[in-house]
Amino acid sequence: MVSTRVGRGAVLGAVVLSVLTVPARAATWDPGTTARAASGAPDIPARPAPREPGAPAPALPAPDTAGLAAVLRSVVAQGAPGALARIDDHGRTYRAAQGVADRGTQRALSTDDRFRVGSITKTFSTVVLLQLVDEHRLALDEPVDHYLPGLLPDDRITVRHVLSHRSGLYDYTNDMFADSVSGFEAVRNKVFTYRQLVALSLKKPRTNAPGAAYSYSNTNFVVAGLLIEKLTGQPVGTAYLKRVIEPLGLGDTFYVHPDTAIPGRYARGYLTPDKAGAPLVDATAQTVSWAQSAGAVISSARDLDVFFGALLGGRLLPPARLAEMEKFTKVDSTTAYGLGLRRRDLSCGVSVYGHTGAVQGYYSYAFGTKDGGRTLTALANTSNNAKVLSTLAGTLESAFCGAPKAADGRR
Ligand code: HEL
Repeated sequence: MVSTRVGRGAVLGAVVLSVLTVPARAATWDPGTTARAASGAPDIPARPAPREPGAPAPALPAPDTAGLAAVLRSVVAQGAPGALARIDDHGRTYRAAQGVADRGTQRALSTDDRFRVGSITKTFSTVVLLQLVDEHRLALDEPVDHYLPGLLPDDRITVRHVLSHRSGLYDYTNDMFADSVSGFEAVRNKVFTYRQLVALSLKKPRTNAPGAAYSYSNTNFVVAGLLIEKLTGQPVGTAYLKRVIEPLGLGDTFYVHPDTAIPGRYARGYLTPDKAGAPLVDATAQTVSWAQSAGAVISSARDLDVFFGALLGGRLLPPARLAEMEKFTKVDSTTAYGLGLRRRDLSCGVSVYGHTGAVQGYYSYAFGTKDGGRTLTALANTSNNAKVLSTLAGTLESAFCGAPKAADGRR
């Protein structure tokens, strides 16, 4: 796979911030054509359909590049070896990186580095399933039991319940990673079948009746992987490749399970142990078999920005299918979950749509505006560090709310 890159080169120990005022790359998606994948995947609409005809897109303030750089410095001060952010805004690109990609060699983190995206994978899985809905091969309100007889103990659990985390299926990773380092080391090189992961979940009672409550669970997206494989007759990696990666030209995006290596140039990931002061654990090499279709995709900031720009801009799914993804259940005062898609309501009143990821060694955020015209991806190459996770969320404020107007930092 080939990707076009510009303006590489972060300098160790300093924030590197570049603003490209020309389109940042050769177009990898040609809006004048439709893409039909070799697998028989659907035609993808050539142009984004207007979401609300006649409604002007709300004007966004310019990204706060100084604020973005400050957030990344704080993330590193709080224990991440490195942090990066990339904003793609209607052909303009803003990039910033701080710290190192590799603690051994001290190589500076670059905004071109690949990384593990964790649960951002859930959005890839959902796109594939909604394309299958569009092909009339899957119905969201049909019980999972219809497609995978006997897999789940309750035939009231529908595909929609699974994709919106309302199935009640217990999250087996709660037990797997009760102790972060020993839990991780126990599965680092393991290869699970999807059915083994579902069986781990079913050892525990369901958290709620089907549809009754939101309860985030990786088990749901393991079921999603089984559905993809059953309906397409292909491994999930092939479905991602033929339906998303190739049509969008995502040259940095891979699904290599059960291989343990990240192809090409990448940021190493460092797991923060539960014991305060214990040294970071290099978690880069792992099968991610405990997650698979719930969290094993590898990508880059550029590719995630393209992916969410295309999804939100209507170039991966027809409007009616995207609208299904955007039917949100409230999670808390500032977040909501649709189908494989999060919404975050920012302090300035702007809502952004995307997903977050937490996999050993990597925290990531990838979000875009409603129309996909501006997208942000941010990464810290550590995990299990709550301060880093919440500070990194500040990149969303800088990217979409602009510089604070008030002296007290309010926007
Ligand atoms: S958790 C989340 C995030 N999601 C979920 C999924 C993902 N990641 C996981 O389930 C990994 C859990 C273990 C991660 C590990 C660490 O921080 O490296 N933590 C521990 O071992 C804690 N004992 C909901 C945060 C999401 O944002 O969707 O990704």
